[in-house]
Amino acid sequence: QSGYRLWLDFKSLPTETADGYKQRLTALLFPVANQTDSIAKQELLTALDGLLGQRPTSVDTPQKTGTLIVGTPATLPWLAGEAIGEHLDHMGEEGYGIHSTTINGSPATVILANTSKGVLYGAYAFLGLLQGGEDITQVAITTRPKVTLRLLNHWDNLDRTVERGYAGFSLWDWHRLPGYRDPRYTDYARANASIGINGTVLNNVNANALMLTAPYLEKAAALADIFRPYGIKVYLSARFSAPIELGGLADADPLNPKVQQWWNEKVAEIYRYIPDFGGFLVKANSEGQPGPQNYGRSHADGANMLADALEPHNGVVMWRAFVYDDKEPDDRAKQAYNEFKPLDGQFRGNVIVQVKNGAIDFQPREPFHPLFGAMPQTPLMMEFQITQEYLGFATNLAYLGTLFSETLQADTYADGPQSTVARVVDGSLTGQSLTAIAGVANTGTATNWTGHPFAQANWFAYGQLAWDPEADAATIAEDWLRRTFGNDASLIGALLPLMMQSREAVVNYMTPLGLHHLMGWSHHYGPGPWIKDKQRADWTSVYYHQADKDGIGFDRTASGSNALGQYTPEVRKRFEDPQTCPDEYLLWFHHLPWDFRMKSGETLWETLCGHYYGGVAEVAGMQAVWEAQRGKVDSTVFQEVSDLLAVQHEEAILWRDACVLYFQQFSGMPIPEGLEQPAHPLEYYEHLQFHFVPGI
Ligand code: BDP
Repeated sequence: QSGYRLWLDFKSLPTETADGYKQRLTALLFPVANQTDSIAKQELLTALDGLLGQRPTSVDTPQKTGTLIVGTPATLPWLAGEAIGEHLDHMGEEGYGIHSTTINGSPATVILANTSKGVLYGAYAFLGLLQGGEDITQVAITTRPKVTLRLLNHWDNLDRTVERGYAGFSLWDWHRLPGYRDPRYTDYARANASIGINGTVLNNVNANALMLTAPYLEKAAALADIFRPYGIKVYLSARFSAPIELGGLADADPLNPKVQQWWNEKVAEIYRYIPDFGGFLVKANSEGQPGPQNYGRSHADGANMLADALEPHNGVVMWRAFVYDDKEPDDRAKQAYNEFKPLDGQFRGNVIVQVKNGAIDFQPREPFHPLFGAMPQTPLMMEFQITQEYLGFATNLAYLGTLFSETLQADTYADGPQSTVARVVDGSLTGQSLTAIAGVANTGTATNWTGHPFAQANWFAYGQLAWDPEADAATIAEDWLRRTFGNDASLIGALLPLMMQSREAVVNYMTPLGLHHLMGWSHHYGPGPWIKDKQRADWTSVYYHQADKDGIGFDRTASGSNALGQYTPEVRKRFEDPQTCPDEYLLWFHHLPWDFRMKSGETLWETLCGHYYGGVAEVAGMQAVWEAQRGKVDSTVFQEVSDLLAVQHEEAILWRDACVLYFQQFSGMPIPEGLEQPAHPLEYYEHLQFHFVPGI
């Protein structure tokens, strides 16, 4: 009941629902060929027992009563010959089909895939249908993932702290690995497999070279062994200067043959430990990390050197485009594009450039990154942040399916209309076959894995959107609710809108109207619009909001930094005129006077206040909705969410009051009538101290 079982808590369904299913699921025909099959079979048996209170009998041939038939053309050759086998052509290596049919005149439900991995995915999906109370007499699902590599990125350090982690410590107990294999590793793999995730980067992008030493490779190999039958590959973040730190070389210049040789040998060594190792993730020349530019080489030189080492083993390099330099006077939002766009076409075939969803840094709302659509000759992968670094950590309920899908649905117009970011990521826009997506994990040692019970939904939603970037955020939220809380219609009817509105509430009380990066210094907890005079201008809030007596916002049009010039003309047109720019992005692209007239007729100042106050009211609304669910969800989870919503409400008030008072010094305008005045003067908020903030 602690939430440990995530969306895989197959507790008993209401009798009427279960009775309907029982008839169709009396027998299980599932020939097992390998460990993955046996996992899938065990999952089905245990879950059906839990859901229906009935374990199907294992059989060798379809029965007169309802049989659940599960397998691949290898394990069920006769089935591939039936009409249902036609669907196999559309499933690829990882897809599956779930179909209700009749075999020899008897009702059957068939989970069919080309591989055991597909079978495992199909088994979990089938159980999800049952959890959702779906009619299984008419199922006809054929699906395959649109993105090939679907990864979690763990920002986990070797000392078990997690950078920007709010759910306890790292799941990887490095000290006791490889000797002790915590059963939780299996549960982790299982959770990921159930949502189609097929890769995991174990260590922080701010990488420690030790990760590449033999003792740690042995530990990583133990994890890889546990994850393998669940279809999950292990990847590692590589520290670019490792040849110096580990190899004793004088430099890490990618064109130095000795450096190349060192990597070739290191990679060969890794594959001896982990024969199906996925490859490297690299953060280079970013926020102080070493990289090829230390030697006057380009990102392509660096990435290609590692790609050459990995290529003989079929490994990939995920090279991050999250780069910016404070020596560079240009708008930080422009720097990744400036550096990477000219390198289009220069990367090896096994390099993927990993681009954050927006050009700054995982803000509550950002326009899509201008690199999407701008590098047609290079596979680009999406990096989302599942952990809520900038969205209230693990105290705030913010369903991120909406954030992810807002970016994925954004139209780049790179090849005319409908050139969505999703189509860049799934490769269909540019014809890339190497496709990938990453989510910075929100998991940790917290009993419920993610800290906030609703943060589980963000892990879940990420997996679903990685499988199908076109999937609908509301459908996913509803699916998660049903699998987590059951099928009570009034509960779903109340909680679905709550989830769908939750991220917008955070935007409203933190950074409305396109504001960004106003969070507390370094830890990013709580409001900090006053942050200035730090070692880097682009780490301060004043750099981003530019508030002064004349107005507020970052002018990114041609009269300002012209970051807008990095987008296609259609996108530019949408944003360049403040009169027509959507309110959501107004102050991202424009610096406007406080009395600017909004489309609503209000002044900018009034609207800004309206968002801050509205955000707090939305949280109060969420509290009321949740309170009405008392008795309908497990009491421990109910209380936890209830308490956390109360904390969120206090935090939202803090954000509102701090920001409104701070900006008021410049606007010189009153807080609109009827709105409650902040409880304290601005100095009070400016001097609040938050000690021991997690995740730094
Ligand atoms: C920022 C985080 C920082 C990460 C960095 C990155 O504040 O901790 O190291 O991104 O993605 O969001 O490399």
